[in-house]
Amino acid sequence: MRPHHRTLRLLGSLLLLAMGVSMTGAAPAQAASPTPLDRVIPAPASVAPGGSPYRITRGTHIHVDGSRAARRVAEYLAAVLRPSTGYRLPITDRGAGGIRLRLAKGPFGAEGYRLDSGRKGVTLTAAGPAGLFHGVQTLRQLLPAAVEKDTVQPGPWLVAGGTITDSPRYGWRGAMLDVSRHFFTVDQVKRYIDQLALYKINKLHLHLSDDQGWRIAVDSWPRLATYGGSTEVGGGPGGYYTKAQYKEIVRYAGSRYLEVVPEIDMPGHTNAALASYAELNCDGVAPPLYTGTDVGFSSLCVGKEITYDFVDDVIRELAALTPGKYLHIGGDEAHSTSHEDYVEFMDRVQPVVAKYGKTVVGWHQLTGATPAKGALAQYWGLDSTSAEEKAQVVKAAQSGTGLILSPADRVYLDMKYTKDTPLGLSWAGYVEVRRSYDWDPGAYLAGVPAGAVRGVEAPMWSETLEDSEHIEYMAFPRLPGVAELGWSSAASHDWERYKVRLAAQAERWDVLGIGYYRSPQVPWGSDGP
Ligand code: TNX
Repeated sequence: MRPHHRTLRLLGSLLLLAMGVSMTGAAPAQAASPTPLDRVIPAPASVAPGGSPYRITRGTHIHVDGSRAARRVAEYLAAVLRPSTGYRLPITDRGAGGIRLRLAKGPFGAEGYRLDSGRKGVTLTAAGPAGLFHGVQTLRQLLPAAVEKDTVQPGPWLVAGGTITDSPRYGWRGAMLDVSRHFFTVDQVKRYIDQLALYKINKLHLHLSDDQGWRIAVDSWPRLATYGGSTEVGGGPGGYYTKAQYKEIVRYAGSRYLEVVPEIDMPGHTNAALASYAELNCDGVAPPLYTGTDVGFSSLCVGKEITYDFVDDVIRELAALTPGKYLHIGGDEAHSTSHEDYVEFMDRVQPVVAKYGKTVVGWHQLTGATPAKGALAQYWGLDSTSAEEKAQVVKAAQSGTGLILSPADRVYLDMKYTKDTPLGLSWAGYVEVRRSYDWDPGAYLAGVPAGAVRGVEAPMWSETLEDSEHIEYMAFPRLPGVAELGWSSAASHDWERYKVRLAAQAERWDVLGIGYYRSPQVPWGSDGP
């Protein structure tokens, strides 16, 4: 920390102390000095602090220009601000000053924005609504954590003066939720979506099928959901999304500028499907439903034509539910499929995805077959993954396959933090907060051309996770770090500074009811060294 900051901080603490003394008996006073513009996660591309702060008051209006999408972002912002400030904050398309959301041409890209804050107001400018939405998340983090409360709080509601200009490093900043090993309700998924949005994550990958459960209604093969979805790890009741429920997830995600990427894992991880339809099995015999946690024991029957009727029907119906560009076909751990069969299967299935207008995503084992043109491979290896396997992925990337990086020993959110973490698995080792943050996606796999890395994604496998509390304990505090790796420049990467920004988020998580792991690596409850 530079010395004048230290002095300022000291003065701030004295001020707070004085306030505390003078207000004995009253509710604890909020900090009167606004959050510095750079205390945001993910770190913004450029920050120029200066000038007077803006204060949101009873008289503040939210101004938007004509676009309906921009107005919806304004409504989202108002819904955050109104309960805690107690102000009306009317949304209007006239006037100046106050909070303003503006669409304008500029060097923002599809998701970037500029935030200008001064005495008269705070203005977010972006080329499109996604940029405004991400700017709103920045604005949220600049306001006191109490802004997240659903009852009226005292304020003051100050936004520090200055300018932030911001846009992401990568277009793919994902989080995956495994709704197969344990099923999560629409409301539980929405809750996670809201948490992802706060950190500018823009892809929600849903792992919709696995050995333990099929979670999406398919009209042409109804038993997939009604029977294949009827249990989960441990033998609980499981569940599945009706098409209407699934559309509601997609809509809600879209309202938070997240694109849903649905995954049907094939040809392995298919016991739930094989159990639902005997004819999908090579021997014509349906196996029982499975509620354990083994992997690699199931395979679709690559030599049977009905397999491809099945795949066509499933992909057609799923593509019809998917406004996004991508469809994930899994392809991992097909230990019960021969290599020849695997290659043949992928050669037949990838064109089906294209036929229904979608782009293939697969786990990186897909690079052992022939990835379709434009396909993305999701790398989930570890430091200890064999040089041969890494070389195969690197070679595919050199030939045009895009990569999404999900190294298991960095960003698998289901890995235990330490040996004492009550939830999670440890096959990829223990992943403490620093380890999950402290790597560079751009330099992770040697030999990969820079443009091949499309971004990062944090998978959350749910063998041991049963509810939102479990999800949140594993996601927080690692998820914001992955979000920062996806959004912020390599140059801004610095654990010592990051951990201070991370610690400052905890107050907001408390207000939002997010229970997190209090890692000893993070200076919670202080401003750090
Ligand atoms: C590996 S990652 C798997 C999943 C498990 C996960 C548990 C991947 C593509 N396959 O089937 O759920 O490990 O961490």
